[in-house]
Amino acid sequence: MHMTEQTFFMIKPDGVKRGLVGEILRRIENKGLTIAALELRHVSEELAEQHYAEHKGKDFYQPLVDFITSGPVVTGVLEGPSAIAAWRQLCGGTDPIAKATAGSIRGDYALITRENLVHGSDSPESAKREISTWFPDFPLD
Ligand code: RTP
Ligand code: MG
Repeated sequence: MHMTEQTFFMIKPDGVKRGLVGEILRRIENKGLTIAALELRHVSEELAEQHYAEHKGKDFYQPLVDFITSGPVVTGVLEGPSAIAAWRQLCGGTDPIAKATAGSIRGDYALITRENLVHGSDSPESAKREISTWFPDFPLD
């Protein structure tokens, strides 16, 4: 039922610029998820396009790529029971006002959909793909 999973997470440039890295990592640790990899980095255009390939062609695609390359991000791998859903629950819905509930990271700290602070893999397939994209040497389960 609650299988141990691995998921990829990102604190987007707005989270780093606003000094919310500590707060977000604290929420991850308080929930009980294990931080299994962690790295601050600048994202190239190529890596951003690879990460967001599923959104290519949508109207928000280019602004999203520009946003994600606008400053350093914090990336990592989380492990724990139902880690994929657990981290998405901590994030809250994509639209911080219409979807994210109070108590979630987006619900508590974000106002607009593009600058919604965090990313999490949305399925086991996405998690595998994203972990191998960002952490090619990471041992997948
Ligand atoms: P993410 O991939 O970043 O974890 O977010 P998500 O699954 O909740 O949302 P997704 O549909 O995958 O969208 C990816 C990111 O694109 C930006 N976005 N902007 N209409 C818009 O302006 C719009 N829609 C999406 C957000 O930054 C969203 O997190
Ligand atoms: Mg997504």
